[in-house]
Amino acid sequence: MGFLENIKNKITGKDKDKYLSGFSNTNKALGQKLKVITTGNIDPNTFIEELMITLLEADLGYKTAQKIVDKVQEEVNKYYVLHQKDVFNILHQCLKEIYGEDKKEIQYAESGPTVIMLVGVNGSGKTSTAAKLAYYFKNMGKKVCLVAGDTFRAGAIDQLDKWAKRLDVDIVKGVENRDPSSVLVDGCRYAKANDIDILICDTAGRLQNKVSLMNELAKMKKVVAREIEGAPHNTWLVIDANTGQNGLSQGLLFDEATDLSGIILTKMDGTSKGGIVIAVKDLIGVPVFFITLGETEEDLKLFDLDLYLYSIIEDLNEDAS
Ligand SMILES: Nc1nc2c(ncn2[C@@H]2O[C@H](COP(=O)(O)OP(=O)(O)O)[C@@H](O)[C@H]2O)c(=O)[nH]1
Ligand SMILES: [Mg+2]
Repeated sequence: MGFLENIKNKITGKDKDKYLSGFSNTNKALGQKLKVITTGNIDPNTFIEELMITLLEADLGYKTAQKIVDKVQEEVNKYYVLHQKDVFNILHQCLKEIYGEDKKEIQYAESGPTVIMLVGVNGSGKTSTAAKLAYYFKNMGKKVCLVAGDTFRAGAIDQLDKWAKRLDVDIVKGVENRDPSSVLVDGCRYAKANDIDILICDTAGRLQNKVSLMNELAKMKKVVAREIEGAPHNTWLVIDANTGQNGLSQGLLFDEATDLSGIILTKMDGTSKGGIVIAVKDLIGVPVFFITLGETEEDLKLFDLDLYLYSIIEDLNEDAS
């Protein structure tokens, strides 16, 4: 069984503990409940019913939950007697199939600065994620610059400025109420003039209606594309995992309004709604690149499907660790 071997190799060190502790509430809502309903003799029909309820409680959403249940049902039918370990294997396989390939390729500019634009509603975690990404890329040896493109919320510029000082990375900021697009233009010009490798643009999370959202995103994209060829090379949607199904509808709206290349799910620590990872990928069709599991710069993790699945359903497979 390749998966377990794979996982055993992956789950060493800090990241394992972080993933496991970060997903402990989702694990309680999903893995541990499934463990209870699959202990002893498993009645396949009851199991399928309980599975649906459990998936909904873990916030996978009706459509995705139904898909998973259909797949699991098909597999369960192949068993004469079903054991807990079989449930682990079946569920792991089905969740993996629904998510699809864990493929996330950051697009880098062939030459000159690579531009990353972060979008999402207010409070989703954009500004702090911009800082965490700055730290991530700086650790890769890249020259990073932040752009304080949220000129609407009082304090947003200051918030990013503090991060830039703390992480010792460059920052381009405008003044409050200035057109965010013009700050992005300044950022692009600064990046070109100063050999910046990665330009991370924070933006405002205004979401009055779809048309204004579309217009604002289109304008920001247009201005950066004019300054730097191919920019923005990456447009990542930041979603607060706690918002569950509501976060999903925001995601669909942003996906319609702009060409998203990836999703970052924040505040995965503490949420029991970690099932949203699967639902987001299934419904929006855009891969999850990163998750954040806390408020420090170290708390941004590259999403890993196997580690994630293991973290949420490990209880069904006692001897996996
Ligand atoms: N616990 C926790 N808090 C987070 C995480 N990411 C962001 N936050 C907090 O969520 C709040 C809103 O984040 P912010 O980056 O300002 O959101 P923005 O409005 O989208 O820019 C801040 O207090 C952050 O510290 C996370 O992964 N875990
Ligand atoms: Mg912000």
